[in-house]
Amino acid sequence: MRHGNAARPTISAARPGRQSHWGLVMSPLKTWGVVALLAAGFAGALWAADIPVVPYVEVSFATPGPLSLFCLPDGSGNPFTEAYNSLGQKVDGTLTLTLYDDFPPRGDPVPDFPREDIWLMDLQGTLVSCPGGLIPAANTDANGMTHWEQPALAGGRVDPGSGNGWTVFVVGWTLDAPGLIEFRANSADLDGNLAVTLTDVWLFTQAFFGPYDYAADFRWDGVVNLSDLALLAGSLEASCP
Ligand SMILES: [Ca+2]
Ligand SMILES: [Ca+2]
Repeated sequence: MRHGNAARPTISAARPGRQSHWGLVMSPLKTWGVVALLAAGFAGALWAADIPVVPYVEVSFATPGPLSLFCLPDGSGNPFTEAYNSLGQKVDGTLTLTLYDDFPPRGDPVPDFPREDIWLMDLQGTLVSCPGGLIPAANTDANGMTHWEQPALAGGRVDPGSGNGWTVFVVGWTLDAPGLIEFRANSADLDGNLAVTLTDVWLFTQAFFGPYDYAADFRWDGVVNLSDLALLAGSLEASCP
């Protein structure tokens, strides 16, 4: 065992005197998205605090984007396995993350890493989630892999059209995710207070009769119409579990 025998998997921190490169690569595009450089002194502080440091993750979708995920706070929205493509067709949007303790090929996959220490978040804070609502389904497996397949427990939206996007957090460190750029999400909880109420119905009405708003295009096909209204109607009073 290369990384010690603590009950919780520990990932190697940066060696003193060098920087730790945090990165993320999007498969299948294999686009490098090196994001943050961690100062050696800061890494040392992490090391002293015994906080696992994650140098590298890789993410991929089962189906190439763009994709849209319809979410509800109570988890009754669509699972990642039923994301929408831009034609409003359901496709497998399973998101897979592989965790390495260093850049491949030097790095090794990290098995059994706690799922609650890995989560998704948007850059602008327009997506809100219930506790644990955006973590993967399981700890990383023997190959360092974990998946988002189940529904997110969330309201609000991630709209790339407004410059927003997703990021991956691992043990609280944000790993910018250019590979997630074609992934978006919306919810019948339009105002993002984690409950679908009459306020959301009113907001939907604005989008239904007014200019196009992605936030209300739940079945993502570029039009806010009756199929979106049906998804709203089926989600009234949804709130966090
Ligand atoms: Ca609401
Ligand atoms: Ca629609």
